[in-house]
Amino acid sequence: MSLLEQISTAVQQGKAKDVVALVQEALDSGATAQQILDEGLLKGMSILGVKFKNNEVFVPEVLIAARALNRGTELLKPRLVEEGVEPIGRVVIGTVKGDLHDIGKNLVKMMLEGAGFAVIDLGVDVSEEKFIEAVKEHKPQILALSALLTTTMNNQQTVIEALKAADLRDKVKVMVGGAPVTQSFCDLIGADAYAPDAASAAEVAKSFVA
Ligand code: B1M
Repeated sequence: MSLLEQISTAVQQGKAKDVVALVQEALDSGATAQQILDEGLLKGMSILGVKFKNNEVFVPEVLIAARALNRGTELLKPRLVEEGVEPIGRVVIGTVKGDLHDIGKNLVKMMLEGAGFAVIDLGVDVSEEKFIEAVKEHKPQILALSALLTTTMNNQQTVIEALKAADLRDKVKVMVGGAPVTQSFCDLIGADAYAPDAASAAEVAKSFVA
């Protein structure tokens, strides 16, 4: 197995120490940070993302793998800056106002980072004003809204209305998700995309910047 394949496997297995050692070995052997990122770390997360979608692995495995991936990218960061590697896009993400659930949102964030996006995470219970401020400040291609309660999912629409009022609606793609959210709800509130799970969210986001 090549070094890059070993990195991919170590990410999938969530073996952070192995990931760090293998990334260092790959750097020492002359691989570029971009190669290590794309063909090692991100490939591992992408394979795991498909397994998560197919219910072959579950939340804990993804969290552990994401931690291992982050340890690897920390090591790569200075080299990536030197090589001038840019993220494939920017996403602002948050759980809408009144809602404190963040496990799913964090998984979506990890999958997006794993797919190569820079993600600005506003946390939970985020008001429409905060989302608008963040869109103005960070100019993301995608705004990702999570909601876990039937009582808060309507706040995804509130954010969309606030974007319209601020003349920003055509500046950003809005992606919605969370357990009570459906494709028909997405269509009803005028969002650009619905993703049922974290892996699909990363796929949808990639299609927006392709
Ligand atoms: Co809450 N809770 N909770 N809770 N909680 C639910 C959601 C509930 C279904 C439980 C139940 O009654 N069976 C219910 C909602 C009922 C409803 O609205 N119909 C509920 C309730 C009622 C409440 C409280 C009101 C309870 C109370 O206080 N009376 C309260 C509300 C607090 C608030 O938010 N204001 C509350 C509180 C909490 C805790 C704080 C204790 C805790 C949250 C901890 C945390 O997140 N840090 C909690 C938890 C853990 C749950 C359950 C058990 C698990 C949620 C979870 O994390 N699932 C949940 C019951 C359940 O789902 N079995 C429940 C795992 C996670 C990976 O899945 O978040 O769906 P999920 O994310 C998925 C997809 O939905 C998707 O990708 C993820 C991964 O594939 N996804 C996106 C999510 N966001 C996305 C965004 C995207 C795309 C995809 O694009 C932008």
